[in-house]
Amino acid sequence: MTWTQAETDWLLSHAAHGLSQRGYVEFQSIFPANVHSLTAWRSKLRRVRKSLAPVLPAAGVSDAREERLRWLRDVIADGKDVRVPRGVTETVTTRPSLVVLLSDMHFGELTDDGYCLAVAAQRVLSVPVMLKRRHTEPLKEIVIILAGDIVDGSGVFRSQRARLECNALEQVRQAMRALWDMLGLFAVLFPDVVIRVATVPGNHGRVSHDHHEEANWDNAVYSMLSVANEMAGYPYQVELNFKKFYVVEVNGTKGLINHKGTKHLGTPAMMKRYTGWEKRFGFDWFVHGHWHKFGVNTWFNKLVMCNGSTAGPNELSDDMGVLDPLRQGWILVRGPGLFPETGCLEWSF
Ligand SMILES: [Mn+2]
Repeated sequence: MTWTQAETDWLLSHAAHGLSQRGYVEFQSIFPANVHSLTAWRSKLRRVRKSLAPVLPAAGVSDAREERLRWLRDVIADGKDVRVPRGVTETVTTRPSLVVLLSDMHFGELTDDGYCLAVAAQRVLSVPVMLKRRHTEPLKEIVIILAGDIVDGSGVFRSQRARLECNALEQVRQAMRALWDMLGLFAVLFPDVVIRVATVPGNHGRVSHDHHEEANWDNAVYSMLSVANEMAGYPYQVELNFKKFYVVEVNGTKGLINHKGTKHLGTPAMMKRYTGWEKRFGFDWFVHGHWHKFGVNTWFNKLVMCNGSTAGPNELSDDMGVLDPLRQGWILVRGPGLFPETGCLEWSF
């Protein structure tokens, strides 16, 4: 039986993980059309490993997770860290909390620039690696904010089906796996740092306008993460939230999370909405996604961060004539009254 490119790619991307018989079962479930015997599969895997030898870590590393991490460092070559000038410089002695804003990954979306599930997962996995390069100071905790549109969903717009790699349930499965692996990498790279997760759903996950608003595929991803976390004995602190707004407490400050936010404060209507949220939630900083355009602003002297996307240009952005870099934001929260330091991770198209 010959091996397809997709099968070989799958083996390449999993070869450093230490694949077992379970891997074989999973492989066959993903590629049911070609039946390979376990022996043939193992020998193919050996060949693939051999071809990866130059980028796999040198001998002497015993920890399999560490090996995988080193391999990722080499594989993930396109990522870079971009620093956004901070507003105020403060000298502090307490450890800062690192907030990581993840949203608009659109698992399942296919674009002309090659965005697909495999690329989506790779970008998710590169997040902790890139942050580790950037943040060498001791951290109090890492707060990973999942701010919606993790999956692309289905039926969001009429021609979406032509631009989807798989159905929404499969998107959920793939996103969950990538995020769970990402959490594992965070744990390896930042030992002794508390890792928290806080969630809000996006508009793409909405099942339909007739269903309950919280029936949202993003919420399905978050539910699975929460269950996996329980079953693993609570290695992370997951703050499972299905509603559109959530206030997360970080280092003595309150951060408001919402998927859509507001694009800018240039109109009285937008200003009214923002001040309404401020009054209702009493936040110190505000993060949102949705617009696929990374930006940091201060509104009434409060930090507002709009996240970018990891998916890149598509028909809609081409129609609108916008081309924004693929970015995801981070914030260092040093404590109450201290303006946070911000920046973003960036990928090439
Ligand atoms: Mn959105």
